Amino acid sequence: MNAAAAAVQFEVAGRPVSVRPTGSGNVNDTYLAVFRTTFSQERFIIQRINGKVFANPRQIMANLKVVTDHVHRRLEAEADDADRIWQLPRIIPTKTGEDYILDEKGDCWRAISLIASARSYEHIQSLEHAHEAGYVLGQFQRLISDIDPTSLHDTLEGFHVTPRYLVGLDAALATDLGQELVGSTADARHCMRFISARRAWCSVLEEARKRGELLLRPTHGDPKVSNIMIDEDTGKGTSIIDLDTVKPGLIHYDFGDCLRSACNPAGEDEADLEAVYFDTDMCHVIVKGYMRLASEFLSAADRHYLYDSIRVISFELGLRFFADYLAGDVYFKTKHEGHNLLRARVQFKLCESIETREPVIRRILESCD
Ligand code: GN1
Ligand code: MG
Repeated sequence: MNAAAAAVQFEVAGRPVSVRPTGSGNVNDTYLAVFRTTFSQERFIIQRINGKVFANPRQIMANLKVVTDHVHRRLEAEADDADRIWQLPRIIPTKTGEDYILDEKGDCWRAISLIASARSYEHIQSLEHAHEAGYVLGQFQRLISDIDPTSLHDTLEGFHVTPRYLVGLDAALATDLGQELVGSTADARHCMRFISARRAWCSVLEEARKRGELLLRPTHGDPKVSNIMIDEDTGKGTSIIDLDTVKPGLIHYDFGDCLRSACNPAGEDEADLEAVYFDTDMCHVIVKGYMRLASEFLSAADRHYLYDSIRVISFELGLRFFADYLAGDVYFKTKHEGHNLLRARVQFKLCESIETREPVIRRILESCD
């Protein structure tokens, strides 16, 4: 089934005008559908879920429903006192009342509403944008903080459990392809050395969780800057999208992910590694925006691990890209040969830059407390 054929199966008025690829996702296929009647137009999102990554679409859709219902309820209740209109996508049902369809190949298609008059950016545009990125994440974490984490499925077991990715790396290294790739370039050898030096340290958040210092909570899972929606009329944050990875986890990975994506002005695909660094001015503003809402639900132990979370998540993402490179690019979509290796180098460079700036970042975190 293609996206146009999938689109007409959902409960949307009118006839299709266009169904075109949109977004920059590394995993799912996303399309913007435009439908028109004689007097109105509706634009919405159609997605084919990547079945190799998300093996259980029923659970993903169940999580999405729990979170969107809960947040919509809270937003309605708080609307009169809010400083702006907050939005969150809703599931558009099929014409037969289901949350998704399975096509003849077993692929899962679903439709979700578009966030009105808003857009996201691949890179931070200004300090105001940076503030809004932090504020949106704080708001989302606050809104889902009272969902019982056990009411959410663990849809991606091991997702954001950093040491689990070392197991994946070792499995890739044990294959002929992995061996060939790891020995064949200086970049790959650099990645190996970078990882080896941080193997013992990288379970820092997981160990804190095992000791009971950090608790499992509902998390977004992928709050990178391109998932933060900014209102086109006001320039204010209005929503966070890409809710497939919502599941129980450590909110630290969310905090770290927002910062590692927003404070790297070069982005994830920069070929010139000299251009990759962690911008602490940007970090300061994001943390300020985040703390406006997060300070009410962060414990002292949570605060203690905020610095580590920024360092860990850039390391983790680099490790994931590198392991996928060695496995033959089976997980992330790639645009050219060596794309995953380049992405790994970028994240490791960013991680190094975070390490160099540790005292400054810690001061920022303390001052915004
Ligand atoms: C993937 O598909 P996308 O772009 O929303 C990945 C995230 C990574 C991100 C890096 C399910 O997200 O974990 O941080 O790429 N999502 C999954 O850009 O693995
Ligand atoms: Mg995502």
